Amino acid sequence: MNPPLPLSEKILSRLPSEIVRPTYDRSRVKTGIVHVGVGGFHRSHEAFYTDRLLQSENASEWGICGVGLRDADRKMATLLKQQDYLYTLLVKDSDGNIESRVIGSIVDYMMGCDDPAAVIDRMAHPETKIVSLTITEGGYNVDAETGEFDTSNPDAQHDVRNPSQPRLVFGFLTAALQKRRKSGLPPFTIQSCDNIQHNGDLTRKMLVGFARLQDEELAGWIERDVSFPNAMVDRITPVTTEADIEYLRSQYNLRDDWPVVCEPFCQWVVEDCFSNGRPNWQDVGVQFVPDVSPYEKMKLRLLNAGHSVLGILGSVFGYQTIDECVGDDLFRSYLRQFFDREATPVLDDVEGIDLDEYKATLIQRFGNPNIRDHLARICLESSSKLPVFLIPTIRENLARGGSIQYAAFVVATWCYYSDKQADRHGQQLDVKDAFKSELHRAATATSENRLSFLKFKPVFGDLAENERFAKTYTEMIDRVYRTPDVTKHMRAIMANEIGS
Ligand code: CS2
Repeated sequence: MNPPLPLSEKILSRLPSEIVRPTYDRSRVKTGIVHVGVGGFHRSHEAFYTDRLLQSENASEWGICGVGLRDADRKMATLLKQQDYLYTLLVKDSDGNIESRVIGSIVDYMMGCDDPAAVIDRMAHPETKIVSLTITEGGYNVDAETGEFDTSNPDAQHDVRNPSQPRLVFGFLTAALQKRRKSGLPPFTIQSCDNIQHNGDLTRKMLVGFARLQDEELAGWIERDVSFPNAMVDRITPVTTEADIEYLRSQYNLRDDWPVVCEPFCQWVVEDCFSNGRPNWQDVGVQFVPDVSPYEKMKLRLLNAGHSVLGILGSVFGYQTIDECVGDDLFRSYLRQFFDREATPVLDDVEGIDLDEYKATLIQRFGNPNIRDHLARICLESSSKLPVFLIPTIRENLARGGSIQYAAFVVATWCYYSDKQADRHGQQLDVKDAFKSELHRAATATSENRLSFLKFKPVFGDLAENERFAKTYTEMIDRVYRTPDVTKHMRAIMANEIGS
């Protein structure tokens, strides 16, 4: 067999016919969008929608220039460049069918840490109309106690002192907006694609908070004139494995060093307030609505929270993937009960969506055996996920006298997980979290004070002061420390034997 063909522009026409590929002229595509944080999710979602648009109509002003800000992004920069910024999206159905699709919407990539001026210039270029972001829940630099921009972050302080050499995304955005303003250009729209409720509003608040440290007037202009559409984003995108790379090699004799895997389901609901134009994404399935809040809340509190529930309980039990968890009747019922008893009662009505159907679909999506979404990915950075996905549901249920035990047990199990960093058999877990050592310290102190973990304010705020929650949580802690076989306690919770 011939050596595999490395993916590049010039081999597109030689690809096997089963592979969908760009048929538009990529050399004519300009970069109307600069995207910060090109990981799997951006490549399976915004870049996918944009590729479909470029494919279906003349939209050549809407290509994407990827930007990496950290040294860790170098691998992406190098590989994409080698492949003329092309990559394969493997859309895996639960019946085993795999659609392979080469995506061409990313047409350039820049490293902010190597050449900040070039990235600022690109953002400030008249062709740039949108700067979009996937910088993770933790990337917004929120001070957990005040909810304001965290000025104690050394990188933020560095950026205030060195406006032309920024490190944080906020420094880049401010410098580029300043440049546009000086040259009389309209600002770009800033489009957050992270899993945070009111992600646009939060981005505005943090950016204005940062800009104010540099220039009050500029901050006022940003607050007034820049638009930050809120959005709900959704597509399950597990980590790419060697087997995915091998699949393309053996199936198609194609060498793609970093393909992306995802499920068939894809959703993007966006508020239609773009100050400087936008692609006709509605032509390829994006939904534009006046108020995205009910959609975001539904998705964060069901899908993302559901992931965290299974991720934490499943990890301690010794499962590896989400589909393994929902394949277990007990875990699946626990999840459904959590959805029905705790998450749903605090949701708003969502126009055009039947919540029962939505939940059933979620469980099916989680069960897709070809996605093999690892619990390690789900549990990554739980300290910035739970305050968005799970804790608000607990708080709202406390306020209305609703059920809390399903979620309380997850928090207690997370304490055990952070303490032992191992599953119930003592098998080491790969914990990755910005607060890993703080969480570990707080969790190990449980033996002296059963509320010590819950008193970790950056995650839980004042939750430990709520008597009802503290009581239920303590009961759960006693149980999980007595025996980390979580299934015993899950059964007891479902039988209403514990928690109140
Ligand atoms: C997951 C999300 O990170 C997580 O914990 O819940 O990455 C999830 O897979 C996506 O939001 C799906 O749209």
